[in-house]
Amino acid sequence: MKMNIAQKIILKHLLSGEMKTGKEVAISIDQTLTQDATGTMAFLQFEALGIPRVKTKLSISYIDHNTLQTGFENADDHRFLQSAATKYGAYFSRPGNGICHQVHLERFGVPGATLIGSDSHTPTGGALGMLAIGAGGLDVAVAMAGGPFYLTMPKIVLVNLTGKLKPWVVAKDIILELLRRLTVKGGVGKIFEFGGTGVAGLTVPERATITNMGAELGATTSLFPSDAETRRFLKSQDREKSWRALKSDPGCHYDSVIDIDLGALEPMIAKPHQPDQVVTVRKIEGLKVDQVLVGSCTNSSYKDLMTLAAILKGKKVHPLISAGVAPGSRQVLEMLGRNGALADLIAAGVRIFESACGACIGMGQAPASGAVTLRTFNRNFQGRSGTADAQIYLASPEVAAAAILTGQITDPRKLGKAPKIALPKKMVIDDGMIIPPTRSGQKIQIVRGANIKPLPLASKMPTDLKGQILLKVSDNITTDHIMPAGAKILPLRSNLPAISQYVFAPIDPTFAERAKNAGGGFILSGENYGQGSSREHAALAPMYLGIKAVVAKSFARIHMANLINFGILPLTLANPQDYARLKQNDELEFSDIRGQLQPGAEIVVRNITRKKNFAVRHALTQRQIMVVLAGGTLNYFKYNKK
Ligand code: MIC
Ligand code: SF4
Repeated sequence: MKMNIAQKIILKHLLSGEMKTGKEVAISIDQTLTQDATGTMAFLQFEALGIPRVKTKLSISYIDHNTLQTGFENADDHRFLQSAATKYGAYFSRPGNGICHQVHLERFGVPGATLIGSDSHTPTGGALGMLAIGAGGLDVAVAMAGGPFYLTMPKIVLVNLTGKLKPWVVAKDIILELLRRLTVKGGVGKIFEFGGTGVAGLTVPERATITNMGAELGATTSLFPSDAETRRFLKSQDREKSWRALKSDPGCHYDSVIDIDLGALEPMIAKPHQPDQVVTVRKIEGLKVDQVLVGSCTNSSYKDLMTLAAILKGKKVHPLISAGVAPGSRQVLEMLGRNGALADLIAAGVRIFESACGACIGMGQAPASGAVTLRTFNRNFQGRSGTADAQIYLASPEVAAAAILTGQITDPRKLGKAPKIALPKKMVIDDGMIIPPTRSGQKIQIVRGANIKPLPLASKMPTDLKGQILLKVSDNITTDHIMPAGAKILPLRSNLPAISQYVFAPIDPTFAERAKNAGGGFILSGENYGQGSSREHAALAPMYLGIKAVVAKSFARIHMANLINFGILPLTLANPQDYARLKQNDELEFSDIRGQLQPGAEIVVRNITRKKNFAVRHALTQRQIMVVLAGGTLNYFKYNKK
């Protein structure tokens, strides 16, 4: 059979199931990554599984999100994670070493391998031709324990790149164009495989900008072939041995094809408050900007920052702009330090932040009230910057540089000749901040500070479910709405009782209190519920508040998996028009839910308040039904062990 790249990798790792669109497959996982904000839970879950050492080829625990240490909490988490990595046989990337996706690309990614990570931007690794998928922490814990990763076989879409990018038009513009065309739910249930004559001209870090932001399309993952460019990149990282060629078979099948003529693109920008609100930079030129930040796992590579430094060299940041840079990795920062580009940025007046997620997840650098902030990041959800009424725009480092100089949104093509940045043949290699696993973890004591609270478990699904619609929300609700992050809330990730007080805080600050008083209930939502991050706290914390089901028009992939993992039923309205008929506070009853929950079966729900019945559906497999009935994956594991 002629195969595309995704099929080749899946087939090589297939443990069970059929590679047919919409069917559940189980694959073996070669590598896992966790980051600190999701990793504490993932390691607590790994502990609960009772496996003494990780069983993957490589598991690594990164510290990159919670590095703003305003209290003891984050440092407590770091200490816990370091001791857990040592005990269980994972690598540990210390704080300051960089953002998980950037460091993983540089130091660990392998073409043809499978990677799951407890972070939605794990598909960044697809730039190397690996099948890299974002997942909830519990799925990652199971993979660390040697268990399979289950996924619904996605459609595989070829993104056929032809032509050549014009000066000042870059990788970010390619992915913004895809977001403009497909929207934030256009990738749900799909893998985007990049091909065509335009691929060869893109370096691995440029490909990574694209695969990274495939997450914003809701895609399962995105990937590129592994070619001469991949080899060059791995060689520069002193890892040529990890290279192998990987391409699709000529004439293989794709479920659909999207054509992009690179030569026809121009600089693009996403307007507030969704990454798909994309227009040409030209269209909004002149808009006054208050803050410009270059960084995040999307655009903080050596080339990104060298480009910025080249444009700003010998110039000054506009007097009304606060400009900042957060390098993606210590490697990038060190190289800029050694070659003088860092000095150029400092001389220009750019503020230098550590190699970490930082402002991308609201850990510092919250803009002023109502400010316009232009970022090279991937998400511009309302409030994510830490300032509720700030307006976040997303664009390339080139567009960012232009705004830093002019104080307004400016088409970078007006800056004259575009800088040409060549990637060095050899990058600075120093893995000294990555602690390798020890031989045996037997004697290692896990350090549990006051911030590490015990892992909560859900209760079994009762026979009948009864309760109120506690909240009715619209389309594209993000996990940042459900379980916000930022400097105040992110440090509470290991403390469920504390963090659950903030569930839905940006939409309805009374929610947590109401849910607790009502003894739980239901959520009603429009399309694409739970888009965005992989944070399982957006399922865990509602579970803690007693939420037993979410009824939506449709769900985002990772969030749906997380709901199932924590025993919350993800249900879709059989008739989407019922959405308008159902109101917040309506009392619902799912009688004999345990009996009604059969693969493919519709479930009848009684709206007691309106004295009407309506139907809901679910996409759960028999395995997932058992998980939900048991009260989540950990319970399911426990019961099955006995
Ligand atoms: C994000 O970009 O939203 C995060 C923070 O990296 C999340 C993970 C988290 O919430 O810890 C993600 O993308 O999965
Ligand atoms: Fe970190 Fe932002 Fe990337 Fe999430 S999107 S991993 S917060 S840099």
